[in-house]
Amino acid sequence: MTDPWQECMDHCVEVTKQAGKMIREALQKDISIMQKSSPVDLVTETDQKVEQLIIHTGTVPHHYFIGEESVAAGAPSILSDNPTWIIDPIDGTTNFVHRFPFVSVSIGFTVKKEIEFGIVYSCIEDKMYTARKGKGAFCNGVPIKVSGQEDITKSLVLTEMGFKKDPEHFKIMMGNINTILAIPVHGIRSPGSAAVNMCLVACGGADAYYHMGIHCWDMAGGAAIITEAGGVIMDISGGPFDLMSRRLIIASSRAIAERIAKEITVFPCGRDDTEG
Ligand code: LIP
Repeated sequence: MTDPWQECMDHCVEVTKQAGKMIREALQKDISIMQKSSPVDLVTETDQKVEQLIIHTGTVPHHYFIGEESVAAGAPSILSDNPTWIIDPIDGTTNFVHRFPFVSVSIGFTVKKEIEFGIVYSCIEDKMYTARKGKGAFCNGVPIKVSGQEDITKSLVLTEMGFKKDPEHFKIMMGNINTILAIPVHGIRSPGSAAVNMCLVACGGADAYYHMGIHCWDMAGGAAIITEAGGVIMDISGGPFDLMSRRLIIASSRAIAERIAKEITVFPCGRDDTEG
C-alpha cells in the first residue's frame, strides 16, 4: 500500500533544508533583535522570513498550518482534524542571537490530530532528524534509538529555564532542578532548543527531558522523533501526552519518565488552544 504522506514528508525535508540554509546565511550578517512577551523572549527578522518560506514553499493547498510567528502575529492556534503543519522556524532563537550552536527548524505534521511525521533540522550541526509514524527515526539517514537507560541515578537529564521569571514560577522551576539533581542524576543540561533536546534523547545523548511552558511548535517535530526512536513521551503529570498542553516529559524508559513525573512540582502554564 502506498504511503499517502511520504511525498509530503520528502517535500518537507527539502523545504527544511532551504530554511536551514537561510538561517546559516543569516548568522553571517548582523542580527536585529526584537522582543516578544518579555525582554528575554526574542524574535528576529529571520524567524519571520523562515516561517514565510516554509508556509509559501512548503504547505500545499488545503493543508493548514500553526506557525510560531503567525500565532505571535494573531493567527489562531487550534489543532483540527485537517492535515496541519506545526512550524517552529527557529527553535532556539536566543541561541541564534548569540550564535550558540543549537538552532533548529522544527516541523510536525498532523492528520486527525495525530502526528504523522516530524522533521527537526539542527542546522548549524547539519543534523537532519526525521521520523515517519511506524517507520523509525533517523539522523542524516542513519537509524537512531534512545539509550534504553532505566536507572535514573545513571541518567543525564535536560530541562530549560524558559521565559517565566516571576518569583513564584522561578522558585518552583529552581526547586525542581534541585530535586532532580538530589536524586541524584549524573547531571542536568540546558541546550536551549526544545526540539534539539528531544532529538538528543532520541539518539541516546541524554536520557530524559522535561519542560513546562513550551508550545506545540517546540514539541511537534520532536514528538514523532522520540516516539519512533523507542522513547517514552508523557504529560508532566504522568498522564498521556497532549500536544497543546505546553508541557511534557520524554525519556529513554518509562521508569525514568514516571520518576520525574513523581518528583517535580507542576505550575500552571496554560494551553496553546485557549486564550491566555
Ligand atoms: C524556545 C525553546 C527553548 C525554551 C524557550 C523557547 P523558541 O523556543 O526551544 O528550549 O527554553 O522557552 O520556548 O522561542 O526559540 O522557538
